[in-house]
Amino acid sequence: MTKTIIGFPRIGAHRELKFATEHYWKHQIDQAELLKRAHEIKVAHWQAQKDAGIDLIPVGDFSFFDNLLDTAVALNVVSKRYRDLNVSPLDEYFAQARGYQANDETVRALPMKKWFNTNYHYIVPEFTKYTDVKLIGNKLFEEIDEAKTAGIDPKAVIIGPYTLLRLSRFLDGTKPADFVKPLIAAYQSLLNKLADASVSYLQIDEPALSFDVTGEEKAIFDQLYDGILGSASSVKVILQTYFGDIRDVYEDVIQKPFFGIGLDFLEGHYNFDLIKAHGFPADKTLFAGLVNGKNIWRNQYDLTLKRFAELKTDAPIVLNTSCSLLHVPYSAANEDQLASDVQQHLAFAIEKLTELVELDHIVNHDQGSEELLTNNQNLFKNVKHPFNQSVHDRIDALSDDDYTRLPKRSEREKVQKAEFKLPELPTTTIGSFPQTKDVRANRRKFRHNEITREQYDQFNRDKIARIVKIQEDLGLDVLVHGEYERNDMVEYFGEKLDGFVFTQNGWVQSYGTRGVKPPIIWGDISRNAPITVAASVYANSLTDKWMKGMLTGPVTIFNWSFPREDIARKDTVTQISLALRDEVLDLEKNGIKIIQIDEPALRENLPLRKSDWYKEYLDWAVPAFRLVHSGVQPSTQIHTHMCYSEFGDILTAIDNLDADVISFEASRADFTLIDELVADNFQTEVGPGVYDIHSPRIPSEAEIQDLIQQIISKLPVDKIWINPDCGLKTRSETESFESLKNMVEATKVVRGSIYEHS
Ligand code: THG
Ligand code: ZN
Repeated sequence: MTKTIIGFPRIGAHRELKFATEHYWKHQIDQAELLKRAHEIKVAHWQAQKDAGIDLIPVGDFSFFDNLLDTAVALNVVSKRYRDLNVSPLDEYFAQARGYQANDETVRALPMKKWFNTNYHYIVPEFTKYTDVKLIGNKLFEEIDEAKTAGIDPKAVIIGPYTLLRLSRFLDGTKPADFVKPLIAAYQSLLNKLADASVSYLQIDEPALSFDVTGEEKAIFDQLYDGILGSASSVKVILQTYFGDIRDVYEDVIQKPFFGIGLDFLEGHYNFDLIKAHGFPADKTLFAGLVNGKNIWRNQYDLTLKRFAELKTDAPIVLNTSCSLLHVPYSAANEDQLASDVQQHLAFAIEKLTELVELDHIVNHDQGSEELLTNNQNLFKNVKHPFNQSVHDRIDALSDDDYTRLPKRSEREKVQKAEFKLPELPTTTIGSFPQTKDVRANRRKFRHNEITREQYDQFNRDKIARIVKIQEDLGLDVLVHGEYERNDMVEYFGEKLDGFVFTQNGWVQSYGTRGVKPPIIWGDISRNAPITVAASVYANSLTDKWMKGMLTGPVTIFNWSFPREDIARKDTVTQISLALRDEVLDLEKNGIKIIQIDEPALRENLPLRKSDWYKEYLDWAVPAFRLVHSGVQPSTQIHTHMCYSEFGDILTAIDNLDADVISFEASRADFTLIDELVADNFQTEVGPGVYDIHSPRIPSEAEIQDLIQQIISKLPVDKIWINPDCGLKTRSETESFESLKNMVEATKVVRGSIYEHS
């Protein structure tokens, strides 16, 4: 059988691309040097695939920032403000991804959004009435040349027009249908150019077909592909889907003259049913996504062979991953700090290549394949995930009461107003303060055993004392300790909880050059000692103001980790909830009366299809959060925070978290959230972020005042909090303190005007 993958991680085995790109941005290397290093990375990755025995090697999956931006740029979907910069194509590209600042010229970046149900972010292209879609980009063709020169026969890869239209923004009253015709022409000329370059295969990625597809959208899909495939081409076109099934278009898709159709049989398990119900045409090739591209566990061959047998089609089959390997780290081979029983269960990108090849040998009954199968069976016979009976006993004993906080929120609100005696429009921050160089250096020295635990802790205590004083001077009402002891908000809790394991080099791209190292859930999860209590109690001892304790919520810890697949997601999350519940109760016992439990990733694993939102996800994700805080006193105030996505369509679920207060990232979405809160009769007290912390710009007092006035004109004053829209970790101290000063002063002015009126 032919073996292929949808895409390969591009940051490099040791994040070479990240460092090269960041050096280029800092003008430490020039463009030629960046291109040279990128070339070396691409060739090394193609060679690794070839060496492993992959037949169809994707070319075009490389990117300096994001593939959707690459696709938009190739199709001339570039707004005038970037063209007008008159910089090199590469710098114009980076200007769209990151914004551009030179002398007195400032151009903002395009927005960034979460890519489907992953922790990867794409750049949102922008169509306007000036957009003139045509194929202009050379990136793909240059990479094809690079590959051929390196002795690689490329499978060209590009994102398809349907997904492009589905994920883009349309301004000036334009709409997706306006661009169908030029997109057909552009993809046709792409096919022509590929034919001229003697490229045999083009993989067109259309993951957006895994969303719900409306009738109108389906019509666009039909027009696009009837047009693109309308004239014969020597290039074999593969329609590649992933992250789910394609039930809304399957019957259509199998009628169209694609050479191949790529289906995800893991997240898109329903694709099996579609094949059973409607067949799979024998004259097309089925690209069968059977090796998980999103998780990091070894493939269990018995299971995959069973799935393979279930396909029952006369069509030729190509063995494939379920999605691009972009979402897993490079290689597990050097993770020698892990216990060997864990390490042998890991398959990152490199290891997955070998799995595809081995599966093929086994299906073919090639010589030596019995041993491959036996070895794999043995691996799964002896799995020993650390088991903790007391965790299971606790879960078995849970009842509905454990998920219900009493008394109801409106009663608690009265108790808490009396308890805290905060002014109207209380001011606070989201939790983290800037992680300055000295903070990172202190952590690094401790990790390398250059300083003692006591020295490390003392440094952080000094930082806490300093930031508490600064917050008092700024006049904030509810203070935080600054989170100097934390690296990543999920990695930090993972490291403190039993049941997680960590890689040395398991980097996964999050956006641009930024990466995360997701913790791996391996055993039952429990808390063996308090985690945040010491820092919060110390900070609390330094002030008469209220000190907020800070935790990451169970759903976010889960969604930003690599989960086990042998137990239900709900069970793992419940274990995390119980561990955090103990932490909440310990904070409360130690005098912390306001506790924030962040859930920035609540929306992230929301199923792609709306009909699955509750039964597949929110029905356990929301209770998981409630379990964490249901045990506290009525006078203890529970906060939460959400960001990175839009929340308008899940406000009911968010209200059901039953927190007392929530802060939202809102300032970038033009504050439409406020109207949605009104429309939904939202009950939780709310702090809609009054300025955007993702930008270095310092908001003026006047503009914040204006925003606060807008908020209180729409929502009840006694339910409003004033805060920035996210943590300040990535900002400088000067920016943070100036902005907060303006925020507090603006609040005071508005308070004054309220008292005058009442
Ligand atoms: N943690 C995790 N996932 C996340 C975020 C997070 N996903 C969404 C959002 N936040 C992504 N944002 C970022 C922002 C900054 C960085 C990564 C993701 C970042 N990474 C450093 C880098 O790549 O250089 C590495 C940091 C480190 O050394 O630990 O700055 O907050 N899990
Ligand atoms: Zn945030």
